[in-house]
Amino acid sequence: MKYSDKYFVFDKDLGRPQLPEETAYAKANSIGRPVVELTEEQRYSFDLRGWLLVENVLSDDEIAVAKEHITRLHRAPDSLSEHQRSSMGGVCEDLIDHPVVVGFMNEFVYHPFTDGSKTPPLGNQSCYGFRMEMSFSQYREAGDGKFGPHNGNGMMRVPGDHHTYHAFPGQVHTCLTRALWELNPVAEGQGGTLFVSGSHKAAFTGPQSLRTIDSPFWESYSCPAGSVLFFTEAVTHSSSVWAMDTPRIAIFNSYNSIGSKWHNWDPHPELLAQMPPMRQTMFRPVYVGGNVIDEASA
Ligand SMILES: O=C(O)CCC(=O)C(=O)O
Ligand SMILES: [Fe+2]
Repeated sequence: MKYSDKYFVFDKDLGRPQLPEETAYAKANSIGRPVVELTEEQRYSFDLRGWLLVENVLSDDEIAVAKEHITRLHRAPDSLSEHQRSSMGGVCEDLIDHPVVVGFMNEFVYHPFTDGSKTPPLGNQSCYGFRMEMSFSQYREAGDGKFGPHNGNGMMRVPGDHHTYHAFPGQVHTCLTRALWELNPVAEGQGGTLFVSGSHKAAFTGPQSLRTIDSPFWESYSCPAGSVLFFTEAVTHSSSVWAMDTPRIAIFNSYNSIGSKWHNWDPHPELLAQMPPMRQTMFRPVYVGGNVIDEASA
């Protein structure tokens, strides 16, 4: 799908169409699990709405151990060694390049870029073509969290803003992008993230009424534990008050294109050093020209 020559954006020289080879897109993740590509429906839905929920991604066992890690992080951080004391530490490290996440980022965040001669595409079978920006977690109990709408109008923003969204026939690029893991069930209207669908492409400023939670433009979701929600930071979205009996235990992982950095954040060096080499490529220095680790040296 992705690799057809009917998809193009202009690449570096003289408006040359960008037509990367299939080999420019990782087909397995850093621990050898096959990448899960988006379906046509998922791809269409994300572009249309600016967010996409993929339900039931994690097994019960995976959910249980991830919840345990995040609960410890919030309740007993000192029981974790310093480099594991983060929402991408311990068992949660595997979530940062989960096959479903890689499939999504390959499609929407990775912009392969090549000059067609000297520099190869920014990704290959041992190097991701996107970066990881930051990770944080929430442990929210009933009453925690508040409405605070932000962002939107991503097509009207210029490069460097990061809250951008660009759509061309058959090709899309979102800059700062979230993968949100819900580790407990979420019932609609009970505190999941709120979205104004389509606002990442909005041409007008958001009406005043969007500043109230009663606006009919606000949408949300329900989902079982172990679901992942992708959203572009270009879409108008908001936290809301958590109202479930069980806490919201969630991981917010942020991604960006290889030459863009928004957050002043880096993983703990010891955590980085013990990652599989391909996973480490998500944390390479932030620049574009030739910033690829070739397969031979990986
Ligand atoms: O708390 C939430 O549900 C949303 C947080 C948020 O604004 C974000 O992840 O960018
Ligand atoms: Fe946000």
